[in-house]
Amino acid sequence: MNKIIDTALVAEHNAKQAARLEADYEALGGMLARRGVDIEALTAQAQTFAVAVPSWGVGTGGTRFARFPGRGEPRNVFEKMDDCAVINQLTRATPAVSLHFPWDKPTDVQELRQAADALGLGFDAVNSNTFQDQADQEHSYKFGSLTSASAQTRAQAVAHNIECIDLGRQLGSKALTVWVGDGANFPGQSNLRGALERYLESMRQIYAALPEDWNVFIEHKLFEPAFYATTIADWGTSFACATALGPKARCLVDLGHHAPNTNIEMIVARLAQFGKLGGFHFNDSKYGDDDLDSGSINPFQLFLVFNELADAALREGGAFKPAYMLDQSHNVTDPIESLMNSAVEVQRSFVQAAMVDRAQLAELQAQNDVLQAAQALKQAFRTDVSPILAMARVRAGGAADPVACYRASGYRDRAASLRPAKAGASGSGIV
Ligand SMILES: [Mn+2]
Repeated sequence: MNKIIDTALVAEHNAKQAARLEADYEALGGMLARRGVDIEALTAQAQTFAVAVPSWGVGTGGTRFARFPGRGEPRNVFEKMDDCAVINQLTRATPAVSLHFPWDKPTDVQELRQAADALGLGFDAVNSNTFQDQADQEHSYKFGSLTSASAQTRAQAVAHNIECIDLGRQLGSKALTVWVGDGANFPGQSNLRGALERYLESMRQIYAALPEDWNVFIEHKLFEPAFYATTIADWGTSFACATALGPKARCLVDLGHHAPNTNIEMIVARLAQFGKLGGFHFNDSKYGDDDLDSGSINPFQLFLVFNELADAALREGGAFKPAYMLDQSHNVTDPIESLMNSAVEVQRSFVQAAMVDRAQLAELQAQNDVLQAAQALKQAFRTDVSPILAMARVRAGGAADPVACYRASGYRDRAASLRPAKAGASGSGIV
């Protein structure tokens, strides 16, 4: 793997942190041992964790009002891959990138694949984009794409998705994620049932183009840009469509795409139970689709999601492998720092959930010992597993403190001088 950050600098950083990390790790190990938990097993488990980085996440996102470009933003997919490689080098938790087309469409697909190989990166699900018009497209998506009243517009949107599958296949990806902003802003604007019928008709054509070993993930979102009735607004519609399409179609849960206070962990449990949990877009939210850093607002919810995933993994065994991806937008932080923090926060929930004694929890549930059952979860959630995460990184060649190491490397300053701003060059999106 091509190390973008000087490995000597990472080693020096880790050496400075070594004594403190060892002491914290030993103290935590002792505490966990008294609970009957083996810290080494947890550290080994932490090292198995992987979450994909969204290519669009390394650019600075915007709001509906403005976008404030960041210093040294990547201007093309190759520069995005470099930033993603930094995130993986320091966290050792993000070995794959999720691309977005046409933003990331390369002129030479093999060149992109070789660049990824050289950086030690793979490709997770590819994402299609029919929520905005491209300069060269014939039919506008202003009034919808896969659900458009126009057969020609639908055909254009289907063809784009099939092109995404083809690009993804050449890059070694195994899934297509489809999110459409289609819907209505006014009652009467479209026939609610008719729109979903057209969606399914379009999706059947996309599904038919999937290679044998591929999946298609249906990403639902409650609202925005359609503010009255979004066609794929909830997990129920997503589940119904995935079921109608067939076994390769699964549901994708974006944590910000639900009504406030929705019990997302229960949705995860339901989708897992019926074999339709395809994957996640991890982020956090206070009000709506805020695309904030994972764990920044409601870390307990993230833990409870992973508690359900741990339960599902126990029930389903090795076959249970939902795709984990980050999906966030950065307006006021360095995107690389935010993505590193988010990867670590998702990994934190994964490790905390692994700490729960499931046999004991089942026993408490059987006895209706409500208080202790709740405490069993809270105890795991309250445990600061930071030394486990840091040790897992250091042992894998990452950084004890990824943000501190990144700042010491001067990577952003170098990027700022190597990447002078180019108007409209960075594809950043909020999905
Ligand atoms: Mn998303």
